[in-house]
Amino acid sequence: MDARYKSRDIERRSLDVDGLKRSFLEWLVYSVGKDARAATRRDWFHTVALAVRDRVVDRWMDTTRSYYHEDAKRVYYLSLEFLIGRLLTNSLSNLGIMDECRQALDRLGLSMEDVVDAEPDAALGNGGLGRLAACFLDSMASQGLPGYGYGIRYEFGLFEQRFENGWQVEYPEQWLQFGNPWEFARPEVLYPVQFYGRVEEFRDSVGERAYRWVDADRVLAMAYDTPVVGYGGDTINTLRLWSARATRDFNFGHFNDGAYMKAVEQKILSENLSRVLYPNDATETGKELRLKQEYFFTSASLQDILRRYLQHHTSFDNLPNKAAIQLNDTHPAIGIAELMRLLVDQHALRWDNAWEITRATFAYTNHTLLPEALEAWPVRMIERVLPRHMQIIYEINAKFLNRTKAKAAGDNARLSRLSLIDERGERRVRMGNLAFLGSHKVNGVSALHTDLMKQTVFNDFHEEFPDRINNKTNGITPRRWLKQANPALSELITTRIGQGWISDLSQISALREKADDVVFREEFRRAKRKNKKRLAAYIARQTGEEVLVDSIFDVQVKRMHEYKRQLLNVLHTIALYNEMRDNPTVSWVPVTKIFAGKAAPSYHMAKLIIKLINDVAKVVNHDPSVHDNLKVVLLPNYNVTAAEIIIPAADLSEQISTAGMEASGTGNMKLALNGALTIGTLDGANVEIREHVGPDNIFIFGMTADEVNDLRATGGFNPREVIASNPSLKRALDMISTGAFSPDDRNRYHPIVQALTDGGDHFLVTADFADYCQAQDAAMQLYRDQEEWTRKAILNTANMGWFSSDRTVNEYAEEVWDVHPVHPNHEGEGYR
Ligand code: Z57
Repeated sequence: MDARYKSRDIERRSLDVDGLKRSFLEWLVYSVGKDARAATRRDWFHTVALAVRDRVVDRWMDTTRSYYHEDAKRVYYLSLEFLIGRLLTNSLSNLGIMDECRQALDRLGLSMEDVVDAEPDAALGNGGLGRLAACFLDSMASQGLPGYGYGIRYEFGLFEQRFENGWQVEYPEQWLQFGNPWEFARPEVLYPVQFYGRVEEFRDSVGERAYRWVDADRVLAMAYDTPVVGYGGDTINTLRLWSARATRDFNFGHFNDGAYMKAVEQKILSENLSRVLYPNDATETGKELRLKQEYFFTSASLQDILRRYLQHHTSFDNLPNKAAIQLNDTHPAIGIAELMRLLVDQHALRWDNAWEITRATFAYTNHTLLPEALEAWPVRMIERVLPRHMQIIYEINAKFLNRTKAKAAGDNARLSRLSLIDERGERRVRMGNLAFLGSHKVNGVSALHTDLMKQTVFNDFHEEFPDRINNKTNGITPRRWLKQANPALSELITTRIGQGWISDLSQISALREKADDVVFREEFRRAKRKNKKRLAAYIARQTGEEVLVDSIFDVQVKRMHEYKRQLLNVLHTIALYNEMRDNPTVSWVPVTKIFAGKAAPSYHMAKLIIKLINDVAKVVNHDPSVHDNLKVVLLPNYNVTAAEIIIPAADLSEQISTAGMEASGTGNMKLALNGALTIGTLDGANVEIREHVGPDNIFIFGMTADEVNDLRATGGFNPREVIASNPSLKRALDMISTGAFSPDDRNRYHPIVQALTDGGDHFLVTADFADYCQAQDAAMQLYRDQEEWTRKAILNTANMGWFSSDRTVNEYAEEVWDVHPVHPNHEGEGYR
């Protein structure tokens, strides 16, 4: 137990083993309503979670009270996604009471693992963007930064993925079905949010033109708070998620019987707003409900932020000194128009004053350059759903373009690129341009991505505002991704360098010198082997496949997307399979190809790639001529919990996106930190990972972003030629196209073969194939030398300190937010 962590009320909230045990029994009986004989694992999970939550509340209130009393500047992280995962191990570990809890459960005859496994995975996000938000919450709380997360309490998180006959099938993910012990409902924290209606113009008290939004539909946003436990338990921040509630403002006089039922129906339907997370990662569908979700949570959050600010202030001039609002992608960018509306329409500020305050308050993070992911809402839709906001966006645009016109001297092409409205085809609002213009800082998520932002999507804006774009390379929390997910390696590290690395990951560089220590290497290998055994058991349970623990665990885990090029990995798998069959007497290094990842339900190509991986697995895994030298597994339902088992067991980390397309990647960081060697392109944060781990300790291959750009610009790429000149690639593609993996439907993979050939191979899979195979060969040869492999693996772990999200968040705090740590006062008597 952490000595700093004292509880005020020893009777009810003691942290020793006996106290915990007594507390568990009390919660079980009086809150869960069961006795120890009748309790299921799930009952015990709820019991333990409630008892742990109890031990967080005092410190949570202290933290909130300290922020209030110091009138500290807060940062508000607005995100449509928070991919949290399970919280029990995280809370216990950050409170420093893991061992006490394990012993208390032991005395009750229960296994900690069973209790932990009964917790559903909170999957309120799709992938990298949502998990980044969760890592930032952990890092802000762990460093005492006054940070709040704001998002939506989706009733259904990301769908559950199952394979039926090798195809992805989606099932609803009912994480709230049995209740959520971590959250506190706040039925009194309720804000109205409007949609539709129309705008009325009138003259205000001093005769100025003014506007009000009338005849609108209303829903209420109700708050649910989840405490965010920082490492050491000193700071407990808040994640506030909004749930849609119907209003009760019927006009009863208006209805006869039939209309009454219709009205009630409408009310019920309005609660659909927070029902489900859209399952697209880095692709936009342009659905009206999605726009409404974005506005719903953004408006509620801004109302809440202003209410908190007004507790201490009467004018808005100080808002930028008391609140920093970070937009996680453009999803909350409508907040710029909303803050203008609140300041101008509701609080009667002058436009220019309101604009200055708005810009100084907001900052925007861009997470992708993919054109299909850049939000552009039809003007017609915004006009209908948010009529006042459309006016405000026009006004922002007119003022900006007028100012720029004077300088741009007739360069109309440039002006139309800078415009908030895309006038080509159906008129649309470019949310990226709105976010850029309404923010004082705009950042990319890796050095390369930020450079490309300046050269491409925001090139004109960058020329206009050269100081606005800055880089904040992503990071990951070492608490969840090393300490909790990999206890074997964590304990080894701590025995050698102490536990300082947990809150200051730069200290992990002290392991560098251990790379040459044979005893340490042996222990490092033993930890990896333990994790591989754990994963092998998981694979057997999930897929029925037995894999060799001593094979290379070659891991590609991430969303299924063409630009991430799972296909490149599959083609190499088939080529390797052929080589092994052709040369059965060679002593091969055994390889296990491990894939996991979900496809967006409407992304047909990604779903076809899933089926292909499963089909290839079926053929390869049942072919006795390759023995155990090659196995292929695609694990179902990849989520945070699965990642925590897979990542610590990886030997090789696949980060093979087409250069220039992966904004950063964060899985790449998790895998390298856990001692996997990266095979990757010079894309996203891979570039910086190479700089940190050293070029000798990473397998880099393929075209650079510049080469990709040049090749596409000159149109000089012909996949047919590349395929014809590479027999192993040709053979692999021929097998796919002639039905070697789909004898039941020989044309099944026609769309894939088509995309890689006549389709022009937009993602340059064939262009990078040969170089990728060479890098794979190099990895296999190195693996034969276990001492050398382990040395490089250790150097990966030792050199990943910079990729802690603590570092990332500190850079934001200093360079974007201007927020500073607050040390909560835990000495007071609180409310008792
Ligand atoms: C998403 O997960 C990312 C970008 C998006 O625009 C959307 Br929508 C979802 C990812 C990037 O693809 C990753 O490269 C990046 O590491 C991650 O966001 C966090 O920045």
